[in-house]
Amino acid sequence: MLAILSVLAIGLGRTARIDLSLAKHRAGKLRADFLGWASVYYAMNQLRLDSEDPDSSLADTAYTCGFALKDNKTPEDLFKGVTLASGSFDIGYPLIDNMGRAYQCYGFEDEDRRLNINGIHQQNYRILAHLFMLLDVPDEQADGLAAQVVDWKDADSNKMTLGLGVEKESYDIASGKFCKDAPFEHVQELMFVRDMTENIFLKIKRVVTVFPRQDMDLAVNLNTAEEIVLRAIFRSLAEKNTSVNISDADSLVGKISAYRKGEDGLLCTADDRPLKVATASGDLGLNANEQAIYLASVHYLKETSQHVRLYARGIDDQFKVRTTLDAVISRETLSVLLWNRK
Ligand SMILES: [Ca+2]
Ligand SMILES: [Ca+2]
Repeated sequence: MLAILSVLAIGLGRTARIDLSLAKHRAGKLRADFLGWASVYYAMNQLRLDSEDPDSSLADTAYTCGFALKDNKTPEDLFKGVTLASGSFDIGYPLIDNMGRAYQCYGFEDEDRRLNINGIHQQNYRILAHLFMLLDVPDEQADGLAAQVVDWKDADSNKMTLGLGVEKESYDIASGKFCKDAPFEHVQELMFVRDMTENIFLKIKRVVTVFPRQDMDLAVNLNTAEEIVLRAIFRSLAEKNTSVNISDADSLVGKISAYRKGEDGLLCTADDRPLKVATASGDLGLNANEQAIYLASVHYLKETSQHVRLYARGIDDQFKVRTTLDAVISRETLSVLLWNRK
């Protein structure tokens, strides 16, 4: 009897220990979640301070995007291990160097470094076609797909000219695809475009955005734009100008990229250099062909970012539980437009 009771007691003790550790994990998870949320409010405050700062609000670079650096502080000082109650949070994202190695960038990743598909229209749809081609989509398929994206979100029911594009009547509802005739609100909606494949979507989703979620003119941040996005814009303009070549578009991207990175050849480090759209041509030392392409592109370029994405990690120190979330915040309204918790 004593032996049986001992076995029972050990069993109950083990169950109680498991229950207790589960309860601790739940408490830790809850606290880590709140730390994640605290990071969103912290981020909004940094954005607000930046907008109010007449110096730092003039340009957003990869190094200081959406926040102001004061008193010799670094982004790491502002966004790494921010302590609150019995935990902390980090805000940052990884970048890849020229050798393919990942390094950490602290602060926000702007959406304005990507191509806004709501800013693609009939007159500039070749930018998106070039972006598809740069992602290894064959030329003809890329052209048709870019036109389909335009027809999918434009309000009218007129197919794009040149026999490209498809409107409502060409969609088969049973296929799970449909034509919205309204702006993209989520990147995932690209999968509803008739000839979009999962393979192409997985490649394009990293370099496009839907913010702002309205019909608008295209505007990417010259200081943060992904190289592939700049390449697509410049190549689409080079093909309209018979006196320049695609190689001029590519060398222009090379000069912008090298200038922004500064001496160390890395983005998101203290020596990063901001460019002004109006004066970049001189700062970059462009030749005549590069300059012709650049000047044709300036209405697609800007120097500041309106939407930032934060990747945050909340850490509960007591129970060693972590949570991660990402959110898109509007600088203008300081509101959260999208968030995911993992
Ligand atoms: Ca349409
Ligand atoms: Ca640098």
